[in-house]
Amino acid sequence: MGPVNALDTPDLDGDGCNDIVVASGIDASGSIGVIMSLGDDAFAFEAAFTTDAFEGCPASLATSDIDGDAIPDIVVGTGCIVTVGRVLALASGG
Ligand SMILES: [Ca+2]
Ligand SMILES: [Ca+2]
Repeated sequence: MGPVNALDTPDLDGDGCNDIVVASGIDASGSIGVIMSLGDDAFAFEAAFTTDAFEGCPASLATSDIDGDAIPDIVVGTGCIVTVGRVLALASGG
C-alpha cells in the first residue's frame, strides 16, 4: 500500500456521514482506498483501486461530480508527470 500521499473526506453515498478516500503508494503500483462511514465513528473498508494504469504514483486526489450524474467521482493526480485519471464513480457507495 505504501505511504499515504493524500486523502479526502467526501460523503460518497449521500448518507450524511463523511467517508474517507486515501491515495497511497510510491510509484505507479499505488492505490486508491475507499473507507465508508457506518455512523457512530465506525468505518468499514470498501474497496481499493490500483493506479497502475497511470504514470507515476497517486500523489493527490479530489472528489467531485465530474460528469454531472449526482454521483461523486474520484480524480487522481499523479506525481512527477502531469496526468489525471478518473478512478471510479460510486453508484451507491455501498
Ligand atoms: Ca457517507
Ligand atoms: Ca459523477
